[in-house]
Amino acid sequence: MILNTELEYKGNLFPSKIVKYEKNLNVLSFTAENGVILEVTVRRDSILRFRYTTTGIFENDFSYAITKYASRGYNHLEVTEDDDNYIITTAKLICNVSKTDLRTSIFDAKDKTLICEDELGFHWEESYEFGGDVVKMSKTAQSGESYYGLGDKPVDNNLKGKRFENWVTDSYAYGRETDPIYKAIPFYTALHHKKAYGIFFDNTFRSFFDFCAERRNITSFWAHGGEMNYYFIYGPDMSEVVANYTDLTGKPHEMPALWTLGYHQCKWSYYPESNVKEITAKFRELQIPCDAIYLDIDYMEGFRCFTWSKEHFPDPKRMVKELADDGFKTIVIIDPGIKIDMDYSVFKEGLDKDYFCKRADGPYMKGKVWPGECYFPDFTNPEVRDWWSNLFKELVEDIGVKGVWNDMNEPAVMDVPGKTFPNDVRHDYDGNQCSHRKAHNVYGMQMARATYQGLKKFSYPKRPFVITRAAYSGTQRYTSSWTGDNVATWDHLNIANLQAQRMAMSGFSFVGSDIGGFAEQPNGELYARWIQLGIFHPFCRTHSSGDHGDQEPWAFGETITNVVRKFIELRYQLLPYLYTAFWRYAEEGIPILKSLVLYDQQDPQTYYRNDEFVFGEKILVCPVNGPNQKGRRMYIPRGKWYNFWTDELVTGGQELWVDADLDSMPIFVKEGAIIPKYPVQQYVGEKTIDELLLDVYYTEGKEESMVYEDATDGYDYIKGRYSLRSFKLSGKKKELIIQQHKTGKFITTYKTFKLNLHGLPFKITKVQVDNVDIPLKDLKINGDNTLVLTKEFNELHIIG
Ligand code: MIG
Repeated sequence: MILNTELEYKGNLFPSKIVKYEKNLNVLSFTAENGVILEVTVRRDSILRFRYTTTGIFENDFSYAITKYASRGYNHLEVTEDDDNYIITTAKLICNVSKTDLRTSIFDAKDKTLICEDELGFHWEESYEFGGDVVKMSKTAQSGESYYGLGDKPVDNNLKGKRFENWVTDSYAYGRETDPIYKAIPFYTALHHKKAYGIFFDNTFRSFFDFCAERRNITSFWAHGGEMNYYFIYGPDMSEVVANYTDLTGKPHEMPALWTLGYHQCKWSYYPESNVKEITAKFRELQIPCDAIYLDIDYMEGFRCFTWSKEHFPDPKRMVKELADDGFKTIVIIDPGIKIDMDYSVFKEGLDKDYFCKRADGPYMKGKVWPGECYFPDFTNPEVRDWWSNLFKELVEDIGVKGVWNDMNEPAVMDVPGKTFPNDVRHDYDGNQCSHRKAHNVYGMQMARATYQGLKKFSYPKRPFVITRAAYSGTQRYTSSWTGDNVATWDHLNIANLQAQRMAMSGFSFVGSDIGGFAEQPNGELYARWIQLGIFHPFCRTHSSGDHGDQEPWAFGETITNVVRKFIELRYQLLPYLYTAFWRYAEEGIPILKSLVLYDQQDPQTYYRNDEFVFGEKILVCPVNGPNQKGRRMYIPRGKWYNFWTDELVTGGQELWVDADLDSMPIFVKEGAIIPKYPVQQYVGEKTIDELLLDVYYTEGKEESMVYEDATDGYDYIKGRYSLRSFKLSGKKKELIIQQHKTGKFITTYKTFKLNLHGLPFKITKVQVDNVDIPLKDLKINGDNTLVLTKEFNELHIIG
């Protein structure tokens, strides 16, 4: 019999001294006298996993974030001890584990410098509210330390001095002060003394991060449940940290079809069919390239997923085909809420099969969304995901829809506190049954995953395309994403810029914003400036709520239309360049957008820069972010850069004023770069590419550039049918040499390159291809700027 109902409040609890140490291959476990166990797993020389239990027992080791394809293996592992510590040494790291309290400190194995050390280290508080622990970690911030990443936080790049929460939330018209918003990506990269490391706290419960906000020199993170379970990822290069995190949580499972990197047009809502056709026809009439058109919730019958409104879309298959004939791919929205309606087959089936989420005491989780009262599939159940994926058969295989847009998957619920499920809702969690407290942050991810599986199955042999609003770490394996319901203001243009950079630095590159703003209406100038930024985001879509007027490229008069066209055309010209950057991301985990700090961490001037970023490897971009600007000041990173518009060569490592009237923006190309371009097309595949344009930017020195191509869709590239060209440029005073090395079995349609030479300091007198002199007239030389030659060369000498 319990006599005392008062629970004792114990405050923070700590591990005590180590009484047992065990080594099982790469898993080292340290048991403290009070039952706490720390398990350190050496995943790679540069990646250590730290996992703690306070009960002496670890729960089943299951993570939605970590991919089974992650690289493993290390070159060196040795554990020694001295009076105070166990000392774990790998080829890259030395980690001390204190014998008195399990606190850890990590050093660079080469130069022995301190990288990261526990302050209080692991501690916890018993939580009577939910019968588990609040698990906590605190670390001492090193002098001059900066912090980056954490998903979609709508704030300046450097997170120092701020505190954040991760709890996936529908956040209409969010702003800089709104936290949390749509995504939970508990991963950050820290930088001090020019060395970077990352922390991935793989805990799906509501979690918190504090970067020297509460206490000036302390960084901490904690969660309302689950395990203290985090990965330490060493660089020292930031791009290595991000690449390793991306390797751990997964790169995109396949390359996106090239058309998905084209321009997309969306609105809430284009309907009926005649309205959709008007919009697409206008794109072609005005010759503004566009690859995808979206149908928002009004295409359905009473917002029932997988149905079509008979009134507004009487014959979707015909419509989708007609759109496809005109180069438009149709993308439809699918939400998680399934309308309670016994005459609706999806609902009936979900009910019969027991696939909907239930409250802890048994009843269904009922919530109001667009269709009215709904039940919600438990996407954390693999059987439910499988069922869900099969629901796409008709949409994709029969009707011909090319992509699916998952919205409201936080999950969002209307008219309830917290705007989501209550905490008690039960989830399968792939056999690890739990409450919504644990499953909330992955619900949207698992929905997007199930959608992806459906698209993958029924689009085959073409590649799937999915877009999601909610995400947890690892979601980048399945889908692209957008930043949710932003607002048509200048500061939201900045926020979009920050979020796209931050997501890229959080392993999730295929992201873009609602160009022009979702809520409210931009004026023409803001829209044009936002398009200029948006064409440099991997996902490029205009979307708006529509209730404040039109937001198509032509909605703001002819001047703006012309600016918008010019920049969307530039996007299409740069498609092979972007595709190559995507290939590097999918292959190596290198983010497509690089914040300046990630681009050059050796230069402290980059640590607090927000606006400028590097797109791919060689193009520096900076949006104009205010009204009535004729240009702006920006920081040019170290090295020499060509102004994209004027070819003027500028020296970086300084701030410069850059002219940029409304029809221009600051764009620079790194000297020595070779930028591949396609001709402007109204949609991907409109034209057969019969010549690859190579913009060659002279340097006195060396630079390597790559061009990746394949069939633009399908899976042949996985069997080696791709074309990867590496160009090694080396410039001398009177000579420019380009060596080409090609791998892969794909034969590109074009037979020639057109070289556009920028900044060549001499007049061409002779051209040699693979040691043979070529008569200049055969090269269709145009002044000293362009020449046309066969794509089959190994070594080209342009001699002055
Ligand atoms: O409650 O489907 O973020 O892109 O247009 C609003 C209607 C639901 C929110 C999405 C937005 C979409 C809108 N949706």
